[in-house]
Amino acid sequence: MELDYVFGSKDDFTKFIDSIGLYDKVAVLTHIDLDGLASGFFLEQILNAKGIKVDYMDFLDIKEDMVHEVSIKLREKGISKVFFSDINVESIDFEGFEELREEMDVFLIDHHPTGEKLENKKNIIKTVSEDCSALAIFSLGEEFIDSESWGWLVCAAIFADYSFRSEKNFEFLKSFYPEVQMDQLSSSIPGVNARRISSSLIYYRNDIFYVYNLIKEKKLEELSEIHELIEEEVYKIVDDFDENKEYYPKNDIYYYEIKSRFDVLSYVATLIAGSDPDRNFIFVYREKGFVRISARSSNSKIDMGKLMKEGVYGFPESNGGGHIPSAAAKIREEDFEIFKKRVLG
Ligand SMILES: [Mn+2]
Repeated sequence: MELDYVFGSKDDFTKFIDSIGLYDKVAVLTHIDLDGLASGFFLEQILNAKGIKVDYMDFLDIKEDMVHEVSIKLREKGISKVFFSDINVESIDFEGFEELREEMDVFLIDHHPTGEKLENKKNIIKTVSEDCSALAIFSLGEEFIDSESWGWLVCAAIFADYSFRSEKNFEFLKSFYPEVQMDQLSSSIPGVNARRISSSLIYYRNDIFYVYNLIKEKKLEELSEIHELIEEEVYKIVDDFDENKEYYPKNDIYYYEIKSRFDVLSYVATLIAGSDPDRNFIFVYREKGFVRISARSSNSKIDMGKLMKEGVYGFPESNGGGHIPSAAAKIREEDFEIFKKRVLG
């Protein structure tokens, strides 16, 4: 599988792994979504195949001081080699990232837009947005990962991260599921697997390792009850969306606020936008004094990453950005009205 690199190469990855010695302690830190979990799993597989044990693993949520926060744990555990996957940590917490790189050997594999401040590109692989991190790591480690056993997982990540929108990745998906058609993706096997895992990650957000271990043991059927519970909630929200969405003509965006006891924000956004790819959507969800936003433009009519970045510009404790068709933001509740004006008009 050929990857589209923005920078970095397979050679960099191989050299980094070969530099890991007997006395090194290794950490894998990955995003808390399906692509992130699959990325972490494939990294673990590659390292294990090379006789290297993962001493510390964690799933990270986007937060402005995320690297700084996790650095404390890495120090405590005596970690010397760190992998980050599926998060643009260099953009979200540039200072924390650079500080950590001075202290430990850090390797980053990611497909989100690169942070503007980054100058030192050593030990970083960035692929284009369409090549999700699970696909990147699966390809980097193809000699070590049994594709017959784990093709289903990389395909689920491809679905969850919209990576099928590039022709070559859609063909890759079809090499595992020849019957799959673009307009029926969400009811296809990789679509159903992805939705099962994603809904479980909502329900078990405080016990991600439970989901991670079921993936490892290929016991997805144990997630089906939770999946049904979340889907039921989601369908209620989709019905309410149909009735209560608001249209903002300035940027041609449909806007809707999700109210639920579960954090189904990103799940609902992906589902609705996926079934109506010609439209643009902004979904919001209020939580603990903050408003979180998921933006979707499946056919890339609007650069949602840019729009989210502009929306949060200058606000304290905020973050915003992501891919063109799929992006996110977080802002304090008191700043939300201005955000809304900027983004929706
Ligand atoms: Mn991803």
